[in-house]
Amino acid sequence: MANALDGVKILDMTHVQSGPTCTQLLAWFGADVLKIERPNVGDATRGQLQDIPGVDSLYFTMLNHNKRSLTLNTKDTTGKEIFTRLLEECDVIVENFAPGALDRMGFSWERIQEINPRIIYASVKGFGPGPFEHCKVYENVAQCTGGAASTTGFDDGPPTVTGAQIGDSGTGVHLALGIVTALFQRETTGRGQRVYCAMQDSILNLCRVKLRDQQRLEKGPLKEYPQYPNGSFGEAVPRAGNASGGGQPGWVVKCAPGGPNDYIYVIIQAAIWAPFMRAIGREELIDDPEWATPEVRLPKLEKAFAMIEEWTLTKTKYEVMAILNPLNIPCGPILSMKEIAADQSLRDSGTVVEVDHPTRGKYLSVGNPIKLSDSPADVTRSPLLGEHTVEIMSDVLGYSDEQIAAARAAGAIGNEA
Ligand code: CAO
Repeated sequence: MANALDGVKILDMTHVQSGPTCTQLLAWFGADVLKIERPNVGDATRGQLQDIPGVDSLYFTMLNHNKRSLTLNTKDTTGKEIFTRLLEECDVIVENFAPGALDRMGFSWERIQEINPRIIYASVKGFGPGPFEHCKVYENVAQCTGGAASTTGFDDGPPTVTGAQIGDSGTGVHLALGIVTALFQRETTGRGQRVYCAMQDSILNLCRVKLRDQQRLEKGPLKEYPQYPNGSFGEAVPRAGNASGGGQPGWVVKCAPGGPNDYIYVIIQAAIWAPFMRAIGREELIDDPEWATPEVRLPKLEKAFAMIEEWTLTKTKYEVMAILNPLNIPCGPILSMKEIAADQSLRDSGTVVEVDHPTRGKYLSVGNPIKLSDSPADVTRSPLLGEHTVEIMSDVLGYSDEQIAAARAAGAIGNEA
């Protein structure tokens, strides 16, 4: 079966996480992703957090599936010529260097357009235009500046970053959408365009409801927040702990046997009050005027969840799930990474995949979470540094063996292979 992006060539100048997440998605959809790396050095993540000495780290392997690697010194004169040829051949160039790095190599957007007017030039940066536009940015900086940290955590604790890589991977996903949208528009205009995603902007897009709440707060207290009605609000949206954030109150409650992840998230949706109370043996509260409606429960939510917890503490999170789920009570167990790694349904759907790698052996990765019925996303291992240098120079650029040898002798391409 063909893939959706078959025939699309991506000049992948990305490194670390945000950019590689984007190009990995495009590769899963069938694009031919040519990852350009510095000779003998490569993407810094190859060597970061290594669990096996001398072997590409899981950080690298899990973000660079289905790509080809070419080592090229884009600051060398011959290297620049090769890079120019790559720009001529590719549909998209993606990069997430520190601001201005590509310009410093001599490849401004104007120059890139001159070389190939059809090319799409996509970038991730920490910030858009403004006081911070020249800053280097990593994940947690973005979470702090995009509104995630100030709204995450508990009211009496410090701002907290989330374990989800919403700054890096989140921005990469946004960028991928920008790229395919630009490819779609190119079908009618024939022109490429600049695609730019700032990590701060992408985080803010994911924190949209918190900006909603900031404006609601100016009109009165946020009634679904745990601060209402027994606590107090300041001038900015507060941290809401584990509150559900929507109109239906939710919280995390403890389960047996009491391990660090023996918890379940439960939501007291208005419609399920009666079956929920029946399930936990508190039928008397179903019609009790002190408890029967969402309005009267609101000031007593802490008590309500404590009551539910008394019951959940007698069962495992899976047993609670098995009882509440058939009653249509929205709930979900807190799953540890260990449990997720062993989850058979995630394996069956291809969301968790086992990949074989020539130097590391078998490892687990996350496959494509976006399932297309006509574009299978088979996960193939990440490339070794420079594994495809000769192949790309010859197949994509048409260089002869002599020209490749000369480029290597000039130090423009690496000799890793
Ligand atoms: N040949 C020659 N030079 C190369 C090259 C190649 N193939 N590939 C990269 N380089 C050079 C770059 O041109 C740059 O050189 P200059 O500083 O002389 O312009 C240099 O390598 C390093 O690039 P960098 O500044 O981007 O790398 P860094 O490790 O110092 O910074 C990061 C990393 C992530 C902070 C920075 O790239 C950044 O802010 N990126 C944008 C935001 C982003 O994506 N952040 C998230 C990363 S995922 O956690």
